[in-house]
Amino acid sequence: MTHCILIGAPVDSGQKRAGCLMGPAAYRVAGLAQTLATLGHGVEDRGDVSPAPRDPIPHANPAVHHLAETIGWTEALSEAGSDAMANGFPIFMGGDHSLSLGSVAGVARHAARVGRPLFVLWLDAHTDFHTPESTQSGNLHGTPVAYIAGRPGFDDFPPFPAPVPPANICMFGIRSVDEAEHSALMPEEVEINDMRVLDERGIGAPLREFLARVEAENGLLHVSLDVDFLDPTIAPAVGTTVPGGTTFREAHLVMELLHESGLVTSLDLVELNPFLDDRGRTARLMVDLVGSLMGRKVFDRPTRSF
Ligand code: 6HN
Ligand code: MN
Ligand code: MN
Ligand code: MN
Repeated sequence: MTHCILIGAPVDSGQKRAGCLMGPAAYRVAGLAQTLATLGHGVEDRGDVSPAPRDPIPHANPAVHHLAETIGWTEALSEAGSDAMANGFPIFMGGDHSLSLGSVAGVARHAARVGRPLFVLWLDAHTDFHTPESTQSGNLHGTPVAYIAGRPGFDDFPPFPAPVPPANICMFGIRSVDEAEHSALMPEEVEINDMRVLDERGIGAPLREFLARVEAENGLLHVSLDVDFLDPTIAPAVGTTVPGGTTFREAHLVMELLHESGLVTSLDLVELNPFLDDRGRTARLMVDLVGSLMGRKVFDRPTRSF
């Protein structure tokens, strides 16, 4: 039994399409807390985080928007995340992906405190490896992995507490990478399982290899699940749909393997835009995936298979 701490993060400053701020409410309506309780877990809903208001901050890249607001979220969520890590298993209910600037910062503070390495599993169509300098859209939801990895260019933000070595960052589902992200990623050791890799190898084998590394190093594992990791035919409620995403079963298999590993210590649910949903089906799918991550299964297997 796990003590799950729900943290509402109604962030929508990281992109331009309104609606992500309704995400935490949609997860509550879709029964996230009940799903966890039914699986035997403790659930504590800490409500929605609200950042302190700030004066606007200009940026040399004129495309960048809502910088001050995003920094405010980063500070508030880092605090909330670090506190929650000391007490249980935080689930950040987003909110757009810029919330991970803060959630992972908080988790990293905790990892440094307990002296364990942090690993990050990024489930997304996108690599989110821009800096505020390199982004062309100006949407800061495209930047959290660069911040987490300690790339320069985040001077207006609080310094990332303990940057995650790129080799500890593993991505699945990738199928949309901007040129500037591509050239910045090329020399780095980030493990990128793009859709081509999944077509060739399946999703289970590369995930098992990554989990074996996390286990060997006694790491903490943060999972960041972007709705657009999923194919838009099964998960339409997202502003950044990209065709060719993961299937229903691929996504559940990831969650089931993660559960069996027993390694996951924190989770982001990001980019759900309930205004774009089809009768709540995307919200319900995301909740079902959390169910698989937290132990729902068809058969109890006597030994773990990862
Ligand atoms: N996400 N690379 C594009 C941009 O605007 O920087 C898309 C970013 C998507 C962000 O996946 O959370
Ligand atoms: Mn505190
Ligand atoms: Mn993302
Ligand atoms: Mn994405």
